[in-house]
Amino acid sequence: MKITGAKMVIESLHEERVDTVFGYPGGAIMNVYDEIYKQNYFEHILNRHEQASIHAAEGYARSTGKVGVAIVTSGPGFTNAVTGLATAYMDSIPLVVISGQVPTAIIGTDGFQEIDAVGISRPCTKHNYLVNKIEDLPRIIKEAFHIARTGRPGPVHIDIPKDITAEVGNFEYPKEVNLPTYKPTVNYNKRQLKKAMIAISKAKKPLLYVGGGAILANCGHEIREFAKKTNIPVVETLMARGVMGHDNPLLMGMLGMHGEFSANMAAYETDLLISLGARFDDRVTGRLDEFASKAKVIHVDVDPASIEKLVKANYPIVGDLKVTVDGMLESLKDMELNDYSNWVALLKEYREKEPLRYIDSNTVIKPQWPIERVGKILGNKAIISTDVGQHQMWTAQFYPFSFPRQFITSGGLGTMGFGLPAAIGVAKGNPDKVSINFSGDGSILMNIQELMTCVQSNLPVINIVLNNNYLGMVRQWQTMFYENRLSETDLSIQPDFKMLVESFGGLGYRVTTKEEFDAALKDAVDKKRPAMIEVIVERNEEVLPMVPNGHALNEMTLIGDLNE
Ligand SMILES: Cc1ncc(C[n+]2csc(CCOP(=O)(O)OP(=O)(O)O)c2C)c(N)n1
Repeated sequence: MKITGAKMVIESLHEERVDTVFGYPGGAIMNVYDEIYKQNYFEHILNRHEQASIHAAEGYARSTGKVGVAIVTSGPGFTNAVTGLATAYMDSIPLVVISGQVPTAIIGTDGFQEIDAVGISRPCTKHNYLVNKIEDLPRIIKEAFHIARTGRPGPVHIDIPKDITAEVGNFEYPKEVNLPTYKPTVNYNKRQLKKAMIAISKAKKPLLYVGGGAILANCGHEIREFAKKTNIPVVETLMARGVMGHDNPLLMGMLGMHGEFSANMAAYETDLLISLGARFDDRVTGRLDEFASKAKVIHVDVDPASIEKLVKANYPIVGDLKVTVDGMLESLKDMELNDYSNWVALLKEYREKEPLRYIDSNTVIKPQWPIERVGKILGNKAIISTDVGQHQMWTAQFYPFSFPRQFITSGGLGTMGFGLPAAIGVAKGNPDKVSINFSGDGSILMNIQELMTCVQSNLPVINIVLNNNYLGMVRQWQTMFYENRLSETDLSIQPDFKMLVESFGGLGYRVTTKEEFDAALKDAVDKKRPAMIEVIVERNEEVLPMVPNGHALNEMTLIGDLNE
């Protein structure tokens, strides 16, 4: 079949069964957009900023497990997309991002809207391509999807010059990829797994340390099974929220800088840390030389480069996490394990003694309250996105997550402006759930224009903005570590959020009491329209517990240390 490069893009996306594309047009990508106009294979969502197109594709990918797709133009269209690519890269999210490029004859001449897109995307993508010949286009798209979704997933970028999308060539979509230098390990080494299992059988205080890889590998079920069969307690990272389910008796909470006392003490006291798809991020480990310092380490990861990057592994295992945990389950059949019930009881005691909590107020809404409240009212009917800041940490702490892919947040890069566009991707990919975005008054203004996308595409995203009139998380650090010098974090000068939302055609609410909040939430959920509920909350609340930067996980500042 002879078709243009632009048509090849559309046909290839169809071959990959893409049903939704996010994007924003412009000169260099117009041939592709002309074909988008003519096709009815997939729906195109027009965002209002390229950064938001990438985050929306991420929200779609993170919540559905499929590859997210976004299309942008050259020059400023592409540079706007870079923060999104970096966000997806840091959290290993599978995306294919296509950008237009100036015609091949102009590349290198500082042409209008020319930028070295592959040069820029190299450090923040898993792989990237500049298409030089039309014959390569179908193969490159096939490879891009394969690379994005296999091994350690990640974003792949394809830059296509305008003359190539105009040119006509022969189209045949390859059936298979042939990448001799890219062969991710799926199957673990059996002897290594056996050794690790023997270590587990001998340990006295083993601990499953579960990271975002568990969600990417879709092995929540297997991990819950393994924990249950062995009676080994579990701690989750921010990126793994939802894997165990909030009411699982073996879950000791989230660990890290704002982790629970019981989770951080578990990491401090364990004698065998079993790391499953986690990457020992500094926000999780605190002072690295003190992290799990009494423990031997079993380190399972699909990415060999992740192993021993930060922590010595006594039992390194490279393999797909689902396949590996299946193998661990299998080998339990002919093993005798220690009885870990004293260890579990000790951690439960910690959990009861020092639970996650906040001191509620009768006069002002505490920021944790609306999060708990939405959890009570919507629970697992909602998929929760967040922006970045205190509200993000409170959401991770207080929302009762009950399944993987229920919590959509920018963990590795910590990108403010992520929440609303990500919630668009969630709404698009999960029409049977309520898409809620918890945001702050700082973060929401970073991509507020996406309310227009919600209205135009009829996506009932509900934004709950916890308005503390501060860049709260930075204010917290200034209060605790900079003697309260609040340098450029006061956001008392604000738009009228209700009017702003209404001007976009959405539903706006401003609430100052719990009763008003309940009424607004009910109204927004019932009306199924894009909405923002601005909640005026206590200004000076701190996120606790907190492990100060550079301290060990057992050196937490607890709620009682500051407030009682
Ligand atoms: C794009 C970007 N710029 C700056 C930061 C640094 N930063 C982290 S949290 C934060 C404050 C967030 O304030 P807000 O959205 O109001 O949320 P709150 O902490 O008050 O809940 C800032 C500025 C960031 N993470 N991302």
